[in-house]
Order: sequence, then structure tokens, then C-alpha cells
Amino acid sequence: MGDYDEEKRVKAPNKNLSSLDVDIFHHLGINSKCKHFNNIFSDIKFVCMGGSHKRMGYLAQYVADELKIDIPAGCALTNISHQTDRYVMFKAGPVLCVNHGIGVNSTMVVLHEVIKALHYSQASDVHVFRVGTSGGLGLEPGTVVLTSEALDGCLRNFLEVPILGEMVKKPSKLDGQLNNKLLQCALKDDDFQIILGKTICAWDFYEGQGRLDGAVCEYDEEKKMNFLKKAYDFGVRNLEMEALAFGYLCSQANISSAVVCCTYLDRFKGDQVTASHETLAKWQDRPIRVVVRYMKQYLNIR
Ligand code: R2B
Ligand code: URA
Repeated sequence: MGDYDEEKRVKAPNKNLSSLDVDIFHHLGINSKCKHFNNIFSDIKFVCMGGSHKRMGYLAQYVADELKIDIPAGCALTNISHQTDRYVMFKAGPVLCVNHGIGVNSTMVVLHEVIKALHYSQASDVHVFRVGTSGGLGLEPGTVVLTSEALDGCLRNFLEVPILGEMVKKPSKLDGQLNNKLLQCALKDDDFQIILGKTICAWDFYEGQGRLDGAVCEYDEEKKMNFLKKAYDFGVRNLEMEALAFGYLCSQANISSAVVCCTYLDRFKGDQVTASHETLAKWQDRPIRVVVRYMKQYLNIR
């Protein structure tokens, strides 16, 4: 495991935090003075996040099995955030699994709190992964896309948020070196491809991603296709709803982050997700499988 390294320490850059006697993590259902707080966060090297709260326990168990983390009989992984029903959080050794819900808003709330917890506990050399799902562009469904750059719905590579009555542009940067290492985690006999591409982080699943099948739609097939083609020519290979938040908050806090998503469909061929539940489940496991290969290398586990 990487040694403590001051240069790589997680640093939440908000100066106001030092004057708080206790910090209440309202959405994680814990506070900075709760029992075991430092034990939970100080040795964290990886945070794996996905939308669904139901999936996080499974993810933590999968990671624990793969990394051979000993969970004594009768000590099943428990949800650290059991005091709230907003998010769930599981710890498997140096890995924290937390859900982020749908969209940038939900993701920003939980990411602020996770980053602060890592900061107070002096965690260092932390990688944050979004292991998620997306719609693909011109790709075989089931392909894993590593986001080289997150874009908004106007193909702009920053997050624009209203703060104190003004629109503020926030830079969003994912870790290119981490992407290269993840790309090298592809195995010869994988039955799927791992590719690098730009990602549209949309405000919603329907109009925000140019679908024709939302409750409201004021454009037609031709306009939709023109936009998707323009996005493709710009280097976009998938569409989802959280990447900008990861690239913004993690890069501000000295955290390396990557967005690793499988694709559920090819948006050039349709809008509806038609694959069977079993097939989607198989595809959905691919991002965490790739990320665990990286973790094993990092932790020197065979
Ligand atoms: C991918 O899937 C979700 C929408 O169905 C959303 O969280 C995303 O980014
Ligand atoms: N998630 C999205 O955000 N879009 C899709 O098309 C599929 C999954």
C-alpha cells in the first residue's frame, strides 16, 4: 500500500473548515467526532461510486473478495451511513463504496462530504472512480468508456453553476495518467473493449441527452441525429449525468479521479434501453472489474 505522502494528501481547499469544531455530514449520517471516524477514512486509497444505493454493498463485497480483504465470519459489511436514507457507504479495507444518486446535483452533495471526511482524516494518494452506466455513441453496447474529458450539453469542458446569484465556470479535470493505466488493464481474452473518449455529462436522461421519448420533446429525429453526429465528430463516445462533478471536485481536492462507464445502447440506433436485465447486469459489472484490476496492481495483489 502507498505510504503516507504529504504531497498526495487530500486537501479540501475551503479555509472555513478549520474553524469548525465539529463537521456534521448531514447526507452521510455521521459527524467528524463520531466514533471510529479516523479509522474509517484515514487508510482509504480508493473510493468507488455508482448511482444505485442497492449496488454498493455488492460492490464492497466484490472488492473485498478480489482484494482478499478478511471480513471475519459474522461481520458482514455494514452500511456506515445507516443513520440516513440519502446515501449508503461501505468500507472494504482501503476501499470506500458510496452511491451518488442520479445527476451532478446529487453527486456534488455526497462528493463534498466524502472529500471533507478524507481531508479531516488526512487520507493520502486517494483515487476516486465512478463505475457507472451510460449511452454509447457508435460503440458496441457493453463497451467500457474511460472519460478523457467531461463536457456539458453544449460540449463545453467545464461546469457552470449558479453561486451567490452569478453563473460561475468551474474547471473539470479527470486524471489522464490514471486513464492510461486503466487502459492497460484490458486483458487479451476480455469479451469487451475498453476505450478512451469524451463524455457528455447531461442535465437529464431525456431532453438533456437528445432523446425523442421523454414526456416533452420539441425537436425531431433529424435535429437529434445532427447533434449526436456533431458530438461524435468532437470526440464524444458516451453520455451520462455525473462526470463533470467528479472532474471538478476531485481535481480541486488533490484527488485523482476517473469515470469508467459501460454503455447500455448505441444512441445512433435508438433511445430505449432494450437489452435484458441479465445482459445489463453483465455489462454493469465491467467497470468495477477493470478498476479492481488496477487496484490489485497498485496494492501488489495477485
Ligand atoms: C447513467 O445512468 C443514470 C441514468 O439512468 C445516470 O446516473 C447516469 O449517469
Ligand atoms: N445512462 C445514461 O445517462 N444514459 C443512457 O443512455 C444510459 C444510461
